Amino acid sequence: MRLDVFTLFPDAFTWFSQQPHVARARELGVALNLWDYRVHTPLRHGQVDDAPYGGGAGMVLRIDVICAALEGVFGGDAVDVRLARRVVELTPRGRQLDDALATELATGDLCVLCGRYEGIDERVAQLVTDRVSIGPYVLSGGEIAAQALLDAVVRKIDGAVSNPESVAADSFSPGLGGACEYPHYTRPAEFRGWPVPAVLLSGDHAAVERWRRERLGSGEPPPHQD
Ligand code: 6GU
Repeated sequence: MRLDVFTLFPDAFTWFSQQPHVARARELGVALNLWDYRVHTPLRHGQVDDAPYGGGAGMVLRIDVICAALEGVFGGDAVDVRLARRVVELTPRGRQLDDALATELATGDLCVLCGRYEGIDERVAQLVTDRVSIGPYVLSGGEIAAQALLDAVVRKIDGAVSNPESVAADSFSPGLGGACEYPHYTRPAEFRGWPVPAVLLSGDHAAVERWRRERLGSGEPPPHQD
């Protein structure tokens, strides 16, 4: 499996690419490649963007720059890149990322296009299979969104997360019926008069299971206990 990320800021991915589950995925044969649009631009002076037609604020990443980067990395015609892999544009105008989409994107090669400035020229639609947003708010660029997406995707790769039970029990996964995970506690059993729910200390596994099941999907604070 290969993950190819196109960005103006490859350094933004340094921390992410060093995370244990990402490192483990790489040991399992997953290639994480970071590509800088500027390295492949056919324009002089490393130009990658231009003013929007019709006027208005900001700059737009040029479609010829995107095509040149895809062709420089994959060879062939940029429109054919998506024949062999999902090609995702990160954009606030895209379909909202969820667990099901992350699972889908983890099944094969994946190419991710990050935008900056006001985004990518709309004709990028000719090159992509998916346009994905991570939520209804605007970020300054696609890099943080891409890392959110890639983190969710890498967690779905068999063996990337050391304890498979923790992925099976992840919030929103089919294993939890799409619910949020139950709340977790650890030592100390009491702190500032804030107790851990007694059932978790009881050693009664069936009661613990029942308590957790009852709390799936609840983002509410735990009931106060005297
Ligand atoms: Cl994918 N990109 C940007 N720039 N902002 C976003 C987003 C993506 N998803 C939510 N906000």
